[in-house]
Amino acid sequence: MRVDILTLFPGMFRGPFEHSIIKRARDNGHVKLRIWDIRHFTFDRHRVVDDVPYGGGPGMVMKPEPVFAAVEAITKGATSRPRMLLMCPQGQPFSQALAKELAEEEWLLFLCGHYEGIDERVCIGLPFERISIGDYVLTGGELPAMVIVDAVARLIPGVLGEPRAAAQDSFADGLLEYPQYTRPQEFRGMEVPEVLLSGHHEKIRRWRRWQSLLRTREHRPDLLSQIQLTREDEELLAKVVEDEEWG
Ligand code: 9D3
Repeated sequence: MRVDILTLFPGMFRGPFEHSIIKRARDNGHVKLRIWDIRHFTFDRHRVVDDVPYGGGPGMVMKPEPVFAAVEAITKGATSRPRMLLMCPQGQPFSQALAKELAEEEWLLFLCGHYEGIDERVCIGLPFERISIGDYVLTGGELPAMVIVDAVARLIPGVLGEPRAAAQDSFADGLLEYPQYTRPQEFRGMEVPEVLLSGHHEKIRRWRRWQSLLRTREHRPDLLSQIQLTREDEELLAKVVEDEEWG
């Protein structure tokens, strides 16, 4: 997948995309990432990228010309068109479903706003979809673009070593994940649950499903009401939390 990111702060992307899974995905060619500095697409003496809002009001607005020039330069001569995403607090909320959809694309182009906003003619004249990552106020669209690239890249076949890893994600079956334990068996007085040491695969599966259901009911009841519970799920949820019986 090709990914182009337009930003006024290219330096912000250096750290996050040079580690771990995204770094490996770039190294082995699964993700071809290019970060573009919008300021390079200004042609005036002072390289101006923003200006005061028409009608007055606080803050600065990103000018349209550099954004158009950048998009035109990046897409010039290409036989296909990128899916164009504008990071915007007023956008469609990002979700795992949208991540899956974007992972199917050949080419994504992100525009990160900064300041109070972007001149509306960018959205009128270019086919951007506005995407938000949630209802909280950030200082710009750079972190949202990184979040989306991370969520999408790991869904590209071959990016995660283990193909089952993405399929078994939280949200993949609509429930939160069960708790994980590794050695030591006892740490500062805290024991690994007995059932996980038992080697009874069916009991372990039921215990994990039970834990997923309890966690989801506790922290994300909205998710629980969206999925079809099986009879086993109903039975597990009916168990009392103190229930230690696993036979
Ligand atoms: C003046 C009103 N503000 C809108 C709530 C202005 C404003 C605040 C923050 C304009 C831009 C920003 C910067 N945020 C983003 O660019 C952004 C964002 C976010 O703040 N939260 C969640 N998702 C996103 S995607 C882009």
